[in-house]
Amino acid sequence: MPPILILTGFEPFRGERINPSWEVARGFDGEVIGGLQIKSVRVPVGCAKAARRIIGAIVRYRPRAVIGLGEAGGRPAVSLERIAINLADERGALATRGDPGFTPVVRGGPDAYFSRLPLAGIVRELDRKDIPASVSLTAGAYACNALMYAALHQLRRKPGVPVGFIHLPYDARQAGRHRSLPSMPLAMMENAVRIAIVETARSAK
Ligand code: PCA
Repeated sequence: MPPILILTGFEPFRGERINPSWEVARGFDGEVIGGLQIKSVRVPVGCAKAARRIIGAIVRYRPRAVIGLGEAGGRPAVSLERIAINLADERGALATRGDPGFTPVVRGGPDAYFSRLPLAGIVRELDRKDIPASVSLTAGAYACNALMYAALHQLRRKPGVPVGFIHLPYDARQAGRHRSLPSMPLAMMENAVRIAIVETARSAK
Protein backbone atom coordinates (compact mmCIF):
# COMPACT_ATOMS: atom_id res chain seq x y z
CA MET A 1 0.00 0.00 0.00
CA PRO A 2 1.33 3.49 -0.82
CA PRO A 3 2.23 5.80 2.06
CA ILE A 4 -0.61 7.93 3.43
CA LEU A 5 -1.42 11.61 3.16
CA ILE A 6 -3.96 12.53 5.84
CA LEU A 7 -6.51 15.08 4.60
CA THR A 8 -8.85 16.35 7.30
CA GLY A 9 -12.16 18.23 7.10
CA PHE A 10 -14.45 19.48 9.85
CA GLU A 11 -18.05 18.72 10.67
CA PRO A 12 -20.57 21.51 10.03
CA PHE A 13 -20.81 24.04 12.88
CA ARG A 14 -22.57 27.27 13.87
CA GLY A 15 -25.83 26.12 12.32
CA GLU A 16 -24.45 25.37 8.83
CA ARG A 17 -25.69 22.32 6.97
CA ILE A 18 -22.33 21.63 5.37
CA ASN A 19 -18.70 22.43 6.03
CA PRO A 20 -16.82 22.95 2.74
CA SER A 21 -13.70 21.49 4.29
CA TRP A 22 -15.29 18.08 4.73
CA GLU A 23 -17.13 18.31 1.41
CA VAL A 24 -13.75 18.72 -0.28
CA ALA A 25 -11.79 16.29 1.90
CA ARG A 26 -14.18 13.38 1.56
CA GLY A 27 -14.06 13.53 -2.24
CA PHE A 28 -10.36 12.63 -2.22
CA ASP A 29 -10.58 9.60 0.09
CA GLY A 30 -8.70 6.63 -1.36
CA GLU A 31 -7.24 8.49 -4.34
CA VAL A 32 -3.52 8.14 -4.98
CA ILE A 33 -1.85 11.45 -5.89
CA GLY A 34 1.89 11.87 -6.36
CA GLY A 35 2.47 8.41 -4.91
CA LEU A 36 0.54 9.10 -1.70
CA GLN A 37 -2.81 7.55 -0.85
CA ILE A 38 -5.29 10.06 0.55
CA LYS A 39 -6.95 9.16 3.84
CA SER A 40 -9.80 11.58 4.54
CA VAL A 41 -10.55 12.11 8.22
CA ARG A 42 -13.66 13.91 9.54
CA VAL A 43 -12.95 15.99 12.61
CA PRO A 44 -15.31 17.31 15.34
CA VAL A 45 -15.35 21.07 15.96
CA GLY A 46 -13.66 21.86 19.26
CA CYS A 47 -10.04 22.56 20.15
CA ALA A 48 -9.44 19.56 22.40
CA LYS A 49 -11.54 17.20 20.29
CA ALA A 50 -9.85 18.23 17.06
CA ALA A 51 -6.37 17.90 18.56
CA ARG A 52 -7.22 14.45 19.90
CA ARG A 53 -8.63 13.28 16.56
CA ILE A 54 -5.62 14.36 14.50
CA ILE A 55 -3.13 12.91 16.97
CA GLY A 56 -5.02 9.61 16.88
CA ALA A 57 -5.00 9.61 13.08
CA ILE A 58 -1.26 10.35 12.93
CA VAL A 59 -0.51 7.49 15.36
CA ARG A 60 -2.72 5.14 13.38
CA TYR A 61 -1.76 5.96 9.77
CA ARG A 62 1.87 7.10 10.18
CA PRO A 63 1.37 9.61 7.35
CA ARG A 64 4.01 10.88 4.94
CA ALA A 65 2.11 14.22 4.84
CA VAL A 66 -0.76 15.95 6.64
CA ILE A 67 -3.05 18.65 5.23
CA GLY A 68 -5.86 20.03 7.38
CA LEU A 69 -8.80 21.86 5.82
CA GLY A 70 -11.28 24.16 7.56
CA GLU A 71 -13.99 26.70 6.86
CA ALA A 72 -13.17 30.37 7.29
CA GLY A 73 -16.54 31.97 6.54
CA GLY A 74 -16.09 35.49 5.21
CA ARG A 75 -12.61 35.07 3.79
CA PRO A 76 -12.61 35.75 0.05
CA ALA A 77 -9.80 33.39 -0.96
CA VAL A 78 -8.18 30.07 -0.23
CA SER A 79 -5.96 30.80 2.80
CA LEU A 80 -2.70 28.95 3.23
CA GLU A 81 -1.98 29.19 6.93
CA ARG A 82 1.60 30.06 7.80
CA ILE A 83 1.45 29.77 11.62
CA ALA A 84 -0.23 27.68 14.33
CA ILE A 85 -0.18 29.06 17.89
CA ASN A 86 -0.31 27.27 21.23
CA LEU A 87 -3.55 28.97 22.26
CA ALA A 88 -6.96 27.34 22.42
CA ASP A 89 -10.06 29.51 22.66
CA GLU A 90 -12.40 26.59 23.30
CA ARG A 91 -15.57 28.69 22.96
CA GLY A 92 -14.63 30.05 19.56
CA ALA A 93 -14.22 33.67 18.60
CA LEU A 94 -17.97 34.34 18.46
CA ALA A 95 -18.42 33.59 22.16
CA THR A 96 -15.38 35.59 23.21
CA ARG A 97 -16.01 38.53 25.51
CA GLY A 98 -13.08 40.16 27.12
CA ASP A 99 -9.87 38.19 27.40
CA PRO A 100 -10.47 34.47 26.87
CA GLY A 101 -7.36 33.78 28.95
CA PHE A 102 -4.65 31.36 28.05
CA THR A 103 -5.36 27.70 27.53
CA PRO A 104 -2.63 25.97 25.56
CA VAL A 105 -3.32 23.40 22.85
CA VAL A 106 -0.40 21.39 24.24
CA ARG A 107 0.76 22.11 27.78
CA GLY A 108 4.48 22.97 27.72
CA GLY A 109 4.57 23.15 23.91
CA PRO A 110 6.36 25.99 22.09
CA ASP A 111 4.39 29.18 21.43
CA ALA A 112 4.03 28.48 17.71
CA TYR A 113 4.93 26.28 14.78
CA PHE A 114 5.29 27.31 11.16
CA SER A 115 3.56 25.43 8.36
CA ARG A 116 5.67 22.76 6.69
CA LEU A 117 3.74 22.83 3.41
CA PRO A 118 5.52 24.21 0.32
CA LEU A 119 3.47 27.42 0.47
CA ALA A 120 5.35 29.36 -2.22
CA GLY A 121 4.98 26.55 -4.74
CA ILE A 122 1.30 26.09 -3.93
CA VAL A 123 0.54 29.82 -4.26
CA ARG A 124 2.42 29.95 -7.57
CA GLU A 125 0.35 27.09 -9.01
CA LEU A 126 -2.92 28.52 -7.68
CA ASP A 127 -2.07 31.90 -9.25
CA ARG A 128 -1.36 30.18 -12.51
CA LYS A 129 -4.83 28.58 -12.43
CA ASP A 130 -6.47 31.91 -11.45
CA ILE A 131 -7.72 30.51 -8.14
CA PRO A 132 -7.79 33.30 -5.55
CA ALA A 133 -5.39 32.37 -2.78
CA SER A 134 -3.12 33.99 -0.24
CA VAL A 135 -0.86 33.13 2.63
CA SER A 136 -2.52 33.91 5.97
CA LEU A 137 -0.73 34.88 9.16
CA THR A 138 -3.44 33.64 11.50
CA ALA A 139 -5.46 30.46 11.65
CA GLY A 140 -7.38 31.92 14.60
CA ALA A 141 -7.43 30.28 18.01
CA TYR A 142 -10.22 27.79 17.56
CA ALA A 143 -10.42 24.19 16.32
CA CYS A 144 -8.57 24.75 13.04
CA ASN A 145 -5.56 26.31 14.73
CA ALA A 146 -5.64 23.59 17.39
CA LEU A 147 -5.61 20.85 14.76
CA MET A 148 -2.74 22.45 12.87
CA TYR A 149 -0.75 23.00 16.07
CA ALA A 150 -1.37 19.48 17.38
CA ALA A 151 -0.32 17.90 14.05
CA LEU A 152 2.88 19.96 13.87
CA HIS A 153 3.68 19.16 17.49
CA GLN A 154 3.01 15.46 17.06
CA LEU A 155 5.33 15.34 14.03
CA ARG A 156 7.97 17.75 15.39
CA ARG A 157 10.67 15.07 15.23
CA LYS A 158 9.84 14.17 11.64
CA PRO A 159 10.84 17.33 9.78
CA GLY A 160 10.64 15.60 6.41
CA VAL A 161 6.86 15.19 6.77
CA PRO A 162 5.03 18.22 5.36
CA VAL A 163 2.24 19.39 7.69
CA GLY A 164 -0.05 22.36 7.32
CA PHE A 165 -3.50 23.83 7.10
CA ILE A 166 -5.69 25.49 4.48
CA HIS A 167 -8.79 27.56 5.24
CA LEU A 168 -11.55 27.61 2.63
CA PRO A 169 -14.24 30.25 2.03
CA TYR A 170 -17.93 29.43 2.29
CA ASP A 171 -19.14 27.09 -0.41
CA ALA A 172 -21.49 28.74 -2.91
CA ARG A 173 -24.30 26.59 -1.44
CA GLN A 174 -23.90 28.48 1.85
CA ALA A 175 -24.13 31.88 0.17
CA GLY A 176 -27.88 32.20 0.68
CA ARG A 177 -27.38 32.34 4.44
CA HIS A 178 -24.53 34.85 4.18
CA ARG A 179 -25.61 37.24 1.45
CA SER A 180 -23.01 39.89 1.98
CA LEU A 181 -20.08 37.50 2.34
CA PRO A 182 -17.89 35.95 -0.36
CA SER A 183 -18.14 32.30 -1.33
CA MET A 184 -16.53 29.94 -3.85
CA PRO A 185 -17.83 27.02 -5.91
CA LEU A 186 -16.87 23.64 -4.45
CA ALA A 187 -15.21 22.56 -7.72
CA MET A 188 -12.78 25.48 -7.51
CA MET A 189 -11.90 24.60 -3.92
CA GLU A 190 -11.37 20.98 -4.97
CA ASN A 191 -8.99 22.13 -7.70
CA ALA A 192 -7.12 24.24 -5.18
CA VAL A 193 -6.74 21.37 -2.74
CA ARG A 194 -5.63 19.03 -5.53
CA ILE A 195 -2.87 21.47 -6.42
CA ALA A 196 -1.87 21.67 -2.75
CA ILE A 197 -1.74 17.87 -2.54
CA VAL A 198 0.38 17.54 -5.69
CA GLU A 199 2.89 20.15 -4.48
CA THR A 200 2.95 18.66 -0.98
CA ALA A 201 3.48 15.11 -2.24
CA ARG A 202 6.36 16.40 -4.34
CA SER A 203 7.97 17.91 -1.23
CA ALA A 204 7.49 14.84 1.01
CA LYS A 205 10.61 12.84 1.72
N1 PCA B 1 -13.49 26.26 11.02
C1 PCA B 1 -13.23 26.62 12.42
C2 PCA B 1 -13.38 25.34 13.16
C3 PCA B 1 -13.94 24.34 12.22
C4 PCA B 1 -13.91 24.98 10.90
O1 PCA B 1 -14.21 24.44 9.84
C5 PCA B 1 -11.92 27.32 12.63
O2 PCA B 1 -11.50 28.09 11.74
O3 PCA B 1 -11.29 27.14 13.67
